[in-house]
Amino acid sequence: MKSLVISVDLGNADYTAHAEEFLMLARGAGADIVEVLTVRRSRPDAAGFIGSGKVEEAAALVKATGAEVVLFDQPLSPAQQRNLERHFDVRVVDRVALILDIFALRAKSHEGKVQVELAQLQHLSTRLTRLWTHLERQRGGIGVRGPGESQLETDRRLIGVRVRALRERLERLQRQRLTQRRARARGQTLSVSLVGYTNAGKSTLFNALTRAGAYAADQLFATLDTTTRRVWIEGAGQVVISDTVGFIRALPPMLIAAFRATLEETVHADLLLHVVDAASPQRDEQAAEVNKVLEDIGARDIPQIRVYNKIDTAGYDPRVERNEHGTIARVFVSALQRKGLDGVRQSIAEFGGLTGNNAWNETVQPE
Ligand SMILES: Nc1nc2c(ncn2[C@@H]2O[C@H](COP(=O)(O)OP(=O)(O)OP(=O)(O)O)[C@@H](O)[C@H]2O)c(=O)[nH]1
Ligand SMILES: [Mg+2]
Repeated sequence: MKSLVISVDLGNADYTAHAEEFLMLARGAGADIVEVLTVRRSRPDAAGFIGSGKVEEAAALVKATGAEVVLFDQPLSPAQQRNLERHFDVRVVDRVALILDIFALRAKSHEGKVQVELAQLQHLSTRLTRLWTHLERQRGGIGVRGPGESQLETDRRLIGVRVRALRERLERLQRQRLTQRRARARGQTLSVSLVGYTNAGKSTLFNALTRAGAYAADQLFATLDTTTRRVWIEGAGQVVISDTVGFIRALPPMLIAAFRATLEETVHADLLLHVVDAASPQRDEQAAEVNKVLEDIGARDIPQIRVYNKIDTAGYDPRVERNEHGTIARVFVSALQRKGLDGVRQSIAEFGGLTGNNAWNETVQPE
């Protein structure tokens, strides 16, 4: 789909990385980017985020390039989005909607699809305009429409009905997960969850550790569903390892809310392996973003071991680093080349040993 990208430079130091990441997201959603308009602003304009001169410029670009959609690299308020759409006469997809769109593309499991649809509907319900006509096509059913209601009100009401149905379905799925987790807890199995920024290499590491076939790919949000495998680790015994959805800066809160069921696995893990792309210049900032999301979902106090992945490109040797208590705090690996995996196993095994005598809470603190 022919897309015009509007990128707003708010003067932050990491603007370039932010802009590049957005282009990756756009391509991930299947956008054919015909032009990128960069706008420098010190702060957002209340009416249209960018000033009226730039709005005119963008509108002219939409015409000239034949763009069918405008992708905006910031979150827009419903009013800002409406204003821009009125000027452009094509749909405007903000950063939040774009991430939701990619999630919709990638969702495979029933649960994943339900979660994404829920988040999408919640995002959409506040910003329905005549350009979002697909809802009209989905509208059906005699008796749903109240007397004198406008089209948009009807759509909003239908969304409310659907949101409630999806929530109920999710609750059922959540109860099933809870039962499974309780069974595992009874078996005293150590549970380890892989967390990290999107594209850090979680699924690749998961596959390397479990010899499973989780989908790993050079795309943002390749994984949406939680996959769990049992492995035997010398010194730790039976361990349950989970691979899950990656995080990104400014992850839309509604998405976190919708994905709470998937993230439950992480919230209840005994140990988190925080996978970092050691080759990324943004790795520290990305790790901080991941910790922010962990905080949001209530998983910030779970013991964490940092796994620096992709050392083959970053130019490090495989090794483990210990903290001042002598506990392994950092492991350097190449999941792709399967180097340093013994360090990961060792860190899990040592943690398992510590858990046995309850000493871990003093010695393994999240960074
Ligand atoms: N060079 C190098 N590339 C790696 C390594 N580990 C993973 N990759 C590549 O990084 C890309 C992302 O890997 P994934 O395992 O899908 O990453 P992920 O963290 O699961 O990503 P999401 O599911 O999107 O959050 C893929 O192209 C992998 O081949 C590594 O150790 N070295
Ligand atoms: Mg993955």
